[in-house]
Amino acid sequence: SSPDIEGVSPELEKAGLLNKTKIAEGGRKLRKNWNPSWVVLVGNSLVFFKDPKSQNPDSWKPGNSRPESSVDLRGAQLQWADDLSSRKNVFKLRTITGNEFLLQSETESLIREWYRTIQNVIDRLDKE
Ligand code: I3S
Repeated sequence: SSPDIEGVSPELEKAGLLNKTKIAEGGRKLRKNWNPSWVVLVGNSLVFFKDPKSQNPDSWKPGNSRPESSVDLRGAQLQWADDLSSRKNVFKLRTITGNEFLLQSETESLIREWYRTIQNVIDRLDKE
């Protein structure tokens, strides 16, 4: 299971290694390309790093290492998406701008924890 990094920063909620593929950009379908990604949930954003050197809780800090991409969770939607992949433990994240990602882990407890934590952030932003 991922280390408990709560307390490192008031904004840093979670970080860990997941498999990721983008499947749509602005509503346009993309060809899948699964890759391991270091995923950091900080503030209202989910930030993706591909550099293995980024795999530590300081990685999100400005200037430490460059993210591959970043997703604004405001207005985003989550759903389990085992129908969209032959992989197990897959969920889809859709941003308000129509970008879609699949996130996956071999470890069911770990992916459930990510789903729950991201959904909590989305719900919090919905209430603002
Ligand atoms: O949903 P798809 O199109 O069956 O996804 C598979 C393909 O993208 C495949 O690559 P090709 O574009 O070369 O066919 C990927 O290698 C697979 O990983 C994709 O399926 P999974 O079930 O792994 O999401």
